[in-house]
Amino acid sequence: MRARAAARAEELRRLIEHHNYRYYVLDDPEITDAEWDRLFAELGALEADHPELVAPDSPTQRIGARPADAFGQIVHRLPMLSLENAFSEEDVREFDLRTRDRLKVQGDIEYAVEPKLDGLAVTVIYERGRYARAATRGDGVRGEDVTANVRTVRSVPLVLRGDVPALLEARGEVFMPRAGFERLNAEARARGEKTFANPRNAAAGSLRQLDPRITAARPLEVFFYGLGEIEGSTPPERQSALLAQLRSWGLRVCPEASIVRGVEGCLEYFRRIGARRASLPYQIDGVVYKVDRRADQDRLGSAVRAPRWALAHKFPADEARTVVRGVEFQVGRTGALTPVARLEPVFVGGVTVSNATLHNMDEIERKDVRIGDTVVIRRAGDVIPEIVRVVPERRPADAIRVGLPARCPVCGSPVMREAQDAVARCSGRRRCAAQNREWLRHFASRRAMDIDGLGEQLLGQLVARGLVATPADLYALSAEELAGLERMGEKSARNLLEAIDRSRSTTLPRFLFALGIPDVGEVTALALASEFGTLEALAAADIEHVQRTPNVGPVIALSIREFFADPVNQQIIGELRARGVHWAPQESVPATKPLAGSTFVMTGTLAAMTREEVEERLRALGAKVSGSLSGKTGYLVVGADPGSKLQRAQALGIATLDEPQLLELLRTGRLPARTLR
Ligand code: 9MJ
Repeated sequence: MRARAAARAEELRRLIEHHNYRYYVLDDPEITDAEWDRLFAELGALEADHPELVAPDSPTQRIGARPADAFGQIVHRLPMLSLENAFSEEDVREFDLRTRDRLKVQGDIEYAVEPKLDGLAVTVIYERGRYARAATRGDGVRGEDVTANVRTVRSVPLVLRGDVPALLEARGEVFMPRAGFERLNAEARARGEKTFANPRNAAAGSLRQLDPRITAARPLEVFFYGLGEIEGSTPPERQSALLAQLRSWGLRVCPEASIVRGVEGCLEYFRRIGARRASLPYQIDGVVYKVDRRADQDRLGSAVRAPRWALAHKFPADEARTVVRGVEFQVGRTGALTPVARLEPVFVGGVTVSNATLHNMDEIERKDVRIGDTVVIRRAGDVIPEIVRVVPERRPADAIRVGLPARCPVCGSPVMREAQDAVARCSGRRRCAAQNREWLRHFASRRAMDIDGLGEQLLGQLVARGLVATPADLYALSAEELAGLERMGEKSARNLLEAIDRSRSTTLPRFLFALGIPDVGEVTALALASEFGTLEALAAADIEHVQRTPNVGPVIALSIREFFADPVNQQIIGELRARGVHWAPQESVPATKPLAGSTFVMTGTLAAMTREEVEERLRALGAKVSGSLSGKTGYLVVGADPGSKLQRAQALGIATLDEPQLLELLRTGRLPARTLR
C-alpha cells in the first residue's frame, strides 16, 4: 500500500512537472487547468495521508510554512552585473562601433536581442537539477536570499528536465504581467489600500515579503536570460543557444528573443518591439542587445558594473514632471465622482497629456496631491495617465488641498459618501445631466441596445442642444432635428435613424443591461431575465425574490428595487415601450443552456473536428459563434497555426481555449476555470 502510494506520488510529481513545462515554457498545454487541478489535488491528498512521502521539491511544497524575520544575504559566486544604457540611436551606433573595434571585425556582428523586462533581476541555483536557492541582484556582489519566495513562482521549475549540470545558476527577471498588476491594484484600491506605482515595484514588493504566502498569492512570472556559475556542463557557444538550452532544461525564456545582424538589425528590432510594446502582456522598458558569440563576449569582458558585450536600449521615458493646475470631478453613469487632475500640458510617451485620473478621494489623500504641486505623471500604453507621486520639495507655500465638493459640479445635487465607501456619488440620478449622458452612452453601446453610429461626440451634441435627455428621447428623434447637427449629412442622419429603429427590437437581457441599473452587468441581466421572464414581473417582484436569483446578492437586489421604485425610471421605461422598444418573451432556456450569452471566435486548425462541427456543437450549447474578434468575444478557440487573432485576443485580454479545453467544454458544457497556476 505504502509502496503503491510512493510510486503514485512520484508519478504525479513527474506529471505535474511535465504539464508545468508544457504550460509555462512551451506555452502549449496538453491538459486543461481543471485536469491539472485534479492531479495536484490527488498529490496533495496522497501526501496528507502519507506525510513521509512529502519531498521538498514536490509541487505541493511551493509555499514554505513560516514567514521569516528578515532576509539573509547571499554572496553571488559570479557578480550579477547590470547593463549599460543607451537612450538614442546614436548611442547604439557608438556601442556597435566600439564593439567591432575591440573585436577587430569589419563586417556585421550578430546580436542576440530580447525585450528588456521591467521586473526584478534574480539568480536561481539548481543543484543536480533541483531548486536550491534564489537571490536578488542586490548590489551585484551580495543579494537577498529570496529562496522561499521565488519557490512560490509557478513558472520557476522545482526540478529541471533532461541532462542537467551538477550546478546551474540561471539568471532572469521576475515580473508581474500587466493584467495581474491591474487586478492587484484594483483590489487594493477597493480595499482602500496603497496601490503599486508600476509592475516593477509590484514585483519587487511581492518578492520582498517576509511571508512567502503573500508572495504566492501575487501573479508573478519569470523569464530567464542568462547564466551565472555552471558546473558539469559547458556553457553554449552563443547567447541564442543558451536561451535554447535554458528552455530545454525547463526554464522559461521570453518568446520575443531573436537574433539580428549588425546595428541596423538591432535598430529595426527596437522599432518592431516598440510598436508592439503596448500589446505585450508584460511591461518592458527597452530592448537588450547582446553579442551572440560567447568567445566574443569573453574577449570583450566586463567593466565594473556591466558587461561590455551587452547594451540596454531604453524607450523614451513615459514619465514626466508637470504641475497640477486644478482638480475637477467627473460624474459617471451611476453618479460616481472621479477626481481628475488638470495638468500643465506635458509631452510624455509620444503624446501631450493634460489630464490624469486620481481615481477617488482616498487616492488623493494617500498621495497627498494638492493644487499647485509638481507631480510625476506616467502614461502606460494607452491607459489614462496617472499621477505617480508628488515632488514634495517643489510644493509651493500656497498649494491648495483638494476637498470633496458638497454638491455635484454638474447638477448641484448633494454628494453622498457612504462610510467605508471609497466612492462619492452625486445623488441627482435622472436630474443630473452628466449621469444622463453617461447613461445614454451605455444604453446605446454595443453590448446594450447596440445603436451603431451613436458615438460620444454625437451624443454630446444631442444632449447639449436639448434634443435628448433620456434613452426614450432617442426614439423620438426626427430627420429634421438630426440635420441641424454638425458634421451630419443626410445620409448619416438616415443611417442613424435606421440604427435607432433596428435597436427597437431587442432581447430582455440586453434591455435590462441597457437600463444601467447600478451593479447589474450582462451576466446579472441574463440571470434576472431568466428568473422573471418579463420586465413587469421583475419590476413588481419583492426584494427577497430578487435576491433568490443566481448571482444576485443583497446589494444588487436593493439597487434593482430602488431603480424600479423611482417614478422617473418607470416613466422612461413606459415611454420606451410606447415608442416601440420591444423584445420576445424571455424563455428560461438560456438558463439551462450552459453557454448562453457567450460568444466564441476560432483561429487555427483543430485536429479532432472541423470548424463547422465545432460551431454546431457550441451553438447547441447556447453559444454564439462569430468570425471576428470584438468587445463581445468571450473566448478565442486556438487551434494549430493560429492567425493574428491570437495576438489581438491577448492584447484585448480575451480568454483563450486550446483544443483539449474545447473538447472538455463540449463534453461537459462547463468552461474551464481560469485558475492561475
Ligand atoms: C532584462 N531585464 O530583461 C539582462 N534583461 O543581461 C535581459 N537583463 C541582463 N538581459 C545581463 N533581457 C545582465 C542583465
